Amino acid sequence: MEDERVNKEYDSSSIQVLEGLEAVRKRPGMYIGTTSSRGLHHLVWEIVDNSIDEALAGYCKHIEVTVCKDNSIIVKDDGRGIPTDIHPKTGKSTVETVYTVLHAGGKFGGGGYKVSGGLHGVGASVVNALSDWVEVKVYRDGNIYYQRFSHGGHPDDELKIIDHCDKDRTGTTVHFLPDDEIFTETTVFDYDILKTRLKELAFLNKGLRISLYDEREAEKKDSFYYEGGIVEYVEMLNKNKNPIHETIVDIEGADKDIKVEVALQYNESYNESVYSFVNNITTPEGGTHEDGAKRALTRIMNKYATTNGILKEKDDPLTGEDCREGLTMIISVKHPNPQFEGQTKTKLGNSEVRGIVDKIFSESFERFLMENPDQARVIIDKSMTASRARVAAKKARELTRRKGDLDVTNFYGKLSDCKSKDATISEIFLVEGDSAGGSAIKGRDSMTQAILPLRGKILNVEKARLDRALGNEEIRTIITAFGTGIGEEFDLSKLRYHQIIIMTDAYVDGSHIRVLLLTLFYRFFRPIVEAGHVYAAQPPLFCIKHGKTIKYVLNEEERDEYLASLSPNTKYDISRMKGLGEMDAEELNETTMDIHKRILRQITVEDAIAADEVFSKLMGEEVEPRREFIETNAPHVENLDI
Ligand code: 1YM
Repeated sequence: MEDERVNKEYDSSSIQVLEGLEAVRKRPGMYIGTTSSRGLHHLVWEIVDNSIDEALAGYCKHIEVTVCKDNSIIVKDDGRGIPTDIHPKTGKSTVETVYTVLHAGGKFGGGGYKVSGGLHGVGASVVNALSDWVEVKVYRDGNIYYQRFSHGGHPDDELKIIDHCDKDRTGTTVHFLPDDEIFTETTVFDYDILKTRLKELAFLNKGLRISLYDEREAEKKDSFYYEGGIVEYVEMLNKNKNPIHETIVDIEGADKDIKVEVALQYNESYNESVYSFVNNITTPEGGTHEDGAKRALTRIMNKYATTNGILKEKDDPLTGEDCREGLTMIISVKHPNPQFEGQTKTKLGNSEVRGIVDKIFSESFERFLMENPDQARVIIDKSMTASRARVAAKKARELTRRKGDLDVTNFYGKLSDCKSKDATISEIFLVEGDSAGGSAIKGRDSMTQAILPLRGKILNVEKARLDRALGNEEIRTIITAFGTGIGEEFDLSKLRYHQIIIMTDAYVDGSHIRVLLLTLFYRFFRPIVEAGHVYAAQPPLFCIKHGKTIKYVLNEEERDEYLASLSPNTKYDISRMKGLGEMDAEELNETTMDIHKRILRQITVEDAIAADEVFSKLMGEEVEPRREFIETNAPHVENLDI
């Protein structure tokens, strides 16, 4: 009687488990966001997160990730090993439970800083559901346990001891092959995506070694280990930016279960590079942890400057922006129960965190300033200068406005505006040079397409503050055309064109001006880039004619592909395209402007930190890193997505 009841429960829970995994396979997007390349890589992060949690609990020192020849993935750690005992709720081993019951991961563990998966912190069972097969090995109590799952999470057998090992050896190894019936777009892992995130995880978890191997290519491997954690992160970010003081400020503290780490250092640039994380997840929308640190920074800077007679009573206090000019800062918080808010659920909402970070930050930062008066002086002076420049920029803005320069009605000579006033359907082409500008004006659809020819050279804003940028005529014209204002006045809702299209040649000169424009947008109009309004036109490189057909192609690869697709006896004519400036209106319309024929590439800020690095290298003062970057990336620079 008793046995029968247990069996019944066992059977019904098994059915529920399979139904759960089946639900994941039916709607994978619900669990991992997408089944594109991003979703594919998400599987790795789910498994790695379990190892990271084990590291946060203090038991794991080394994580290894291997991409195998068949694009299967092995994740291995030296933690305690997933428990192998029978789980009281499921009647099966904990290993099987973790790999087959939805959301079992953190819940069964209890406590800790789980949720590292962020938006889709869904656990190992989802990886199992979306894999062709999964093999789990656990080293624990001198035994090697093994279980295999296949066809979307079905156990081949129960967890079994397959061998013995040294009693001291513990850990978990998971090997899986993503299911190509689910990941129809691609099942190929991108080494650089894995490398970037694993490096970031190593920075965020000091003392943890993370290694990456690629068996698809000989000798491809990396290993990351940062004794100093985010202090070394700041050091790397500032490498090409000329730090203005020696010591990287290292702040660490905890209040109950909430751990706070901040590292910061000022550099010569005028840009703010503040990046925050919660449980190793980036929080680009900020939140209470970032607010707390910024608030404390501004308060302590003003306090120190006033106490030491640098800021006089008659002076305006330093604003937050003044205090963050040239600042590189990483804020990393570990929280047992984070609440994420905002449009993309990447903003920390827990209100208690603001005060906790503020307190820990202000105590340490004030001590740093007092103990290092020389460095303190350099930092305060930088903010004082920023404050004066801000006032000057405001005056410059007012002046230009008074002169009418920033008034749209006054510069129609330059801008050929479109007739439509509906921003959602309006486009502006930023065109290099007058002759291409002339053709573009003739070739456009004047209802929705505005043309702004850029004549002079655009200032490199990586090396300039807002007040100097406003002195540049081309930049002023762009600001006026966009309608958003700039700096403190910036207002995205006033943007007059939802598609901003940079139209430059495919050749080297064109890419230079494109990078200058992208730098301008990235530094001064970042919300426009983030909202996906910026595009690069892609003028074709070749024109292929056969019979009455004219085909434009972007590059050699496409040319060869197209030619190969023609039947063998097609007689054809191929020509290299002229530069934009030499095309007539019809050609320009046909190749680059007609919304039905043209190819646009959306500029995205995929990874703010990586973009920041690229921009500093490309546009900064230092020549050597720039040359190095261009030399190693020359073939890709054309495809630079900031
Ligand atoms: C390569 C993947 O999963 N490592 C891992 C997972 C766990 C533990 C250790 C662990 C956690 C706990 C206690 C605990 C997990 N355990 C569970 C659960 N690497 C990998 N290493 N003992 C071991 O959290 O208390 C889920 S994950 F639920 F069984 F505790």
